[in-house]
Amino acid sequence: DFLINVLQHPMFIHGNCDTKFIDDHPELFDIEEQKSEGTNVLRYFGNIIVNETFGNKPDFDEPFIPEIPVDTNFTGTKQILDEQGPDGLVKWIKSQNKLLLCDTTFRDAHQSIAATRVRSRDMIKIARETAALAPDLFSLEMWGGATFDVAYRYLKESPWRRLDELRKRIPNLCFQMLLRGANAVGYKNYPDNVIRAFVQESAKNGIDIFRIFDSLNWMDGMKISIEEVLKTGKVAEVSMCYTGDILDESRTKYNLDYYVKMAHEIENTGAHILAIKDMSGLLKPAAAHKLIKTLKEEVKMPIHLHTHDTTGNGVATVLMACMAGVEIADAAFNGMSGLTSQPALNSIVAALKNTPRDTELNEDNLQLLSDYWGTTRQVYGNFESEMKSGSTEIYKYEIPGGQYSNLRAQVESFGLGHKFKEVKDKYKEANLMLGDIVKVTPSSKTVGDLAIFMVQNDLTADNIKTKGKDLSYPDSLVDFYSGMIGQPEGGFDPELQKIVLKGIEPITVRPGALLPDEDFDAIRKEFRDEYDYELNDREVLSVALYPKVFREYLDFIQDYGDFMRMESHAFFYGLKKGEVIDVEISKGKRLIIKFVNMGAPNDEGMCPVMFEVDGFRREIYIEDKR
Ligand code: 3PY
Ligand code: ZN
Repeated sequence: DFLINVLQHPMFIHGNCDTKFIDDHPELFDIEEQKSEGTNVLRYFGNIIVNETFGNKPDFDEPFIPEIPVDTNFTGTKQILDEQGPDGLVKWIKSQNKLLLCDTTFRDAHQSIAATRVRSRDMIKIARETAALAPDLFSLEMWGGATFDVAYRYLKESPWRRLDELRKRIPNLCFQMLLRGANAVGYKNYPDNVIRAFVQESAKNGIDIFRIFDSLNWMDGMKISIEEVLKTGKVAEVSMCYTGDILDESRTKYNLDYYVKMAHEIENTGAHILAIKDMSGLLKPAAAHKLIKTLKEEVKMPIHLHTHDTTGNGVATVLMACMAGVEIADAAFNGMSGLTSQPALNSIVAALKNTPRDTELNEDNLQLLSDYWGTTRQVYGNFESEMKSGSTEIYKYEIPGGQYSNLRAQVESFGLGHKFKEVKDKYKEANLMLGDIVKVTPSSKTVGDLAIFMVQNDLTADNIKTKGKDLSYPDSLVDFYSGMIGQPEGGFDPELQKIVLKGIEPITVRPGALLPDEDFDAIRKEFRDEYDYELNDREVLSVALYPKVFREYLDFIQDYGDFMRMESHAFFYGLKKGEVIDVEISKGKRLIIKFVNMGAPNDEGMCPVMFEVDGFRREIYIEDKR
């Protein structure tokens, strides 16, 4: 290390030093900091090698990043919104014949197909290229939903910085986020001041379109978010979540009238766009046609359709919606589409070529973007579910795409992997017991938790009121029955409510109206005292939303460093024996790291792991936790 310090010194490089050079420059011996930074990365890799991979690592292909012309003109819907405001954008949408597309690759596609694990690094690499090669997209859904907490929790990166980095590189396309109404990007209701500040901060940092929903389709649950988005001058895209089957006349709860009524309620809030949020892919092609045709006669707002391809019918649903006049549809670049993800964007574009609703997107360019994602996806293979083809059983179970890709892991964590089919059957039964509710985060968690609980405790709809009387129920059930995630259509079953609540008094108003405001100054002070760390405005909100997750993230960063720039194969798999990688540990600061070998654990259970860092041999000891 010392030698490197000397060789890199500008005086040494320019040759104007004499023999007193080393005596005159004691700072050259300040090698501790440099060394310890390197050590943290080695500890990170060492831990993966000793406890997870043992130095084995699959080979991944390097994705091809297309060249973009230097004179690319970056203009698109973002400029329309910035110059003409939301009403101008709405006017523009209505004047288009083409089907407008929102690409969800950066958010829902990977949330639904790869447990939300796609790292900012892989998005940033293709961000400018996306802006240049697909300038005719309507928008990118790239933030919100589960990506916020997963970024901190598992990827150890800041979701806010993802937003910054993408915004810098994509100046021309509107950015969309998914906002869970009073649950923001979390799983429970937050105080109103948190929701308002979160909306403001998201708008300030680059979100243009807020897709707002409530997990029970309860208008009150979206009230504060809608109000606040309207104040920002950005676009309020308000959703009705689709459940049931409007084609099945025996199901009367969520019929066409239900959706028409809700669309009017949404229009009355001043929303700019109406979203149909088909989170489970239940909207059959013919139902999409019927629903959209009817809604277009009923409301003036442009309609944006969101669906999933879980059943294999996703593209058909989008095309039928298109024929019925839907203005905007969600899809994902083919490389990240299908199954629990969105329908295939490239395929939709190709299908509509030379038709009145031709999207005007360039198929060759889209292919390059799809290829990038197809290759990048390899590194996330471990996070994908075992689903290999579309499955129409989802029409029966009504499990949302994002939940489906996580449910098996959740079931396995309870040691019930062999009973997955039973859990899915119970999911259906649990839904009916809860009153046939809308199932989307967080109400879908209530149903999923109840399904698992029923399998664990041999409960059925028939015996729960006897056998289940004295059991204590999962928190999500208690939250649901106490009204803390909102009021479901048709109300609660009073008998079950009593069994679950065991004396807790349920509420019937907005939880936010009862929750005390969050004290942001107190949060700042806590972090000053605890971490000697000054939170910025965005981080204060992260703490308000996820106090424990944010602390663990900060602990990780302080312990190991910030790995946002690290390649994903290294982040997830470390190094394989003999592999040499170049790691950028902070801006402009790189280390060349080679994994040489690992030895057997010593008497204290510590494994020696040998690396070379910038050509120098380093050995560290890692606890063998296996
Ligand atoms: C989310 O809330 O994250 C969803 O994607 C719901 O569909
Ligand atoms: Zn979705």
